[in-house]
Amino acid sequence: MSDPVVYGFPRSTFVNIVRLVLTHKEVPYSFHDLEPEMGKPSHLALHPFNRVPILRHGDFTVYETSAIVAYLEEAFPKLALQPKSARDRARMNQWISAVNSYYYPYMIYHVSHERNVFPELGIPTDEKVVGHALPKIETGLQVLERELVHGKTYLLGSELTLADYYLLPCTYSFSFAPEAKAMYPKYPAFSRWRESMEGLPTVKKLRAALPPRAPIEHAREWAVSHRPKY
Ligand SMILES: N[C@@H](CCC(=O)N[C@@H](CS)C(=O)NCC(=O)O)C(=O)O
Repeated sequence: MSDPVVYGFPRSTFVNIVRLVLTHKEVPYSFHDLEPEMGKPSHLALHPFNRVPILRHGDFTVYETSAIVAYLEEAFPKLALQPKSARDRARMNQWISAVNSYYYPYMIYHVSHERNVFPELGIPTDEKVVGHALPKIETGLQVLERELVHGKTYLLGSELTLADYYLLPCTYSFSFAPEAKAMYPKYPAFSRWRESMEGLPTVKKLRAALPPRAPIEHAREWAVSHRPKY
């Protein structure tokens, strides 16, 4: 079968979760940059909810990051990222769901968009959106700190799982906001986790493959179509 194809835009946190998993598993894949097609019929034919990533593998196409990584885990079982015990898998899925519900929305959708993505396009920051998110991000960092403080290398202990690769891209993109620079040093166990994650060969390899950070042109549309309001 042909190599998988990942569709997305290079700075997307969810796209980079999928790319980290493929890189970790040493699966050759190609990347299709959808930036010029976002929201157009060719993109909507792949993802009817107008989001990324999408994975194509042979004649099979699937969207939603959790479905994609679950598929990759079964299709490419080597260098597994799922723990063997049911309880550890439940814990891993708890983290994945927490990233979707509590970390991504506030770190990225609220703060990174307002502090980085919109200003890079000349769109002024909505301070109310940032102000609403900051206490929620603080809670997220406190939860992580409590989880990691007892010397755990990864979220589940000594084993690297999908949970770690799920969380990393949010914490990376949020790190470009000035608020992250003030918040992160208050959480030493979390900062150690970030440092070990950023030092993994998989992470270095993906970062080296990414183009320099450039403005996300199609995000002009987000400011009109789905910007939080408070
Ligand atoms: N539930 C989706 C969320 C995907 C998502 O929100 N992706 C963002 C990029 S990180 C996106 O497509 N943004 C484009 C937009 O908001 O128009 C998943 O798990 O894949």
